[in-house]
Amino acid sequence: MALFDPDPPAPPVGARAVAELVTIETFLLARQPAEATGVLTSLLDDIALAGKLIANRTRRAGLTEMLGASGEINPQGEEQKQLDVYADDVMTAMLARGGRVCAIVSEERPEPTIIADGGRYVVVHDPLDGSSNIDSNVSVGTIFGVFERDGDASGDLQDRDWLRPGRDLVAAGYILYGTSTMMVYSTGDGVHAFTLDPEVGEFLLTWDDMRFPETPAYYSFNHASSPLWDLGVGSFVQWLNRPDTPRLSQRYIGSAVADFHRNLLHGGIFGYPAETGLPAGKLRLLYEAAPLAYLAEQAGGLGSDGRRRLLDIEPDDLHQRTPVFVGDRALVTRLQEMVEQSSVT
Ligand code: AHM
Ligand code: MG
Repeated sequence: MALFDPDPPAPPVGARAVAELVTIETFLLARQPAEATGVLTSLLDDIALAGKLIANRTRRAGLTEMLGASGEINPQGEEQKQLDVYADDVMTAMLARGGRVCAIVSEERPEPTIIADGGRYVVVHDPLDGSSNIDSNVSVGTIFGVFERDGDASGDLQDRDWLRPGRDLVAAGYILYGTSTMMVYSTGDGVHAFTLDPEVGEFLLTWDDMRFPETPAYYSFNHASSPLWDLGVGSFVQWLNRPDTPRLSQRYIGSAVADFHRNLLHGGIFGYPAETGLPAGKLRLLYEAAPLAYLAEQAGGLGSDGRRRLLDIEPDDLHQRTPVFVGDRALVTRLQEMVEQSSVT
């Protein structure tokens, strides 16, 4: 029989490390406000589970013949990949259960999916951002945002329930399928990141209260499109490359979610400007730009369309596009100033 020892020896290092592990579930519960019902916490848990399923399929895609096109075209006229369809199905199935969500807006669906007997929350998402990279084994991710219905939420759903500016988001985040799988989210009290331990099957806390570093390291623009940019954006990128400006390296993955993540960790700015022939750029406001801008602001950064704060733009359309500049606050502000100057000269 083991006797109670009031002064036990220190646990072995491994055991102490285990005692300090924090799962996403524990963290979500610990950080939810005292008056919270727990519904949003459960909803984020559902998204984490969807992320595990998508990560699992993404990792095995080359083995299970899940690479390549599905043969379908999405609402934006882009070719869907098989994994786009899988990720969208998983997110939809996961969000439709549990009575927490009343409507789901997806990049892959022309109209919102309405959930009968759903709850107060509306989820907007890009189930697999950067999916043109899938076949090359390059990082992709799921981006999501969560709105809460106004009022008693018992009436019929209307456009105003999802055509909302990003400043109304109550949570946003992404799951990045990279060299490891990470879930990064905010519910308005900072940005927190969790790494999926594939052996244990849990997202474990990696960083809480993330902030953009003081000194940025990277800028991420697709230089091949530079002849098509507005003057102000072109001037900004030229300014970044001047010998008298602090040196940034250029990195562009072509998965906005992965470019954003790297810049969040190391400091920097991601941009997808308007182009000749693409007057609103490529990225979608509701489920790509707004969630990333929300995270950026929570981490001390900023998101802009070049003139306005992204979180203040009121969408007119579910799949509306917008130019996006997001990341380090000083760099995004500088870009806005140069865009402004170019329009008055
Ligand atoms: P997707 O949502 O269809 O994957 O498209 C969005 C992606 C972004 O992740 C990325 O920043 C951009 O497309 C890359 O586009 P381009 O190849 O024109 O630079
Ligand atoms: Mg996308």
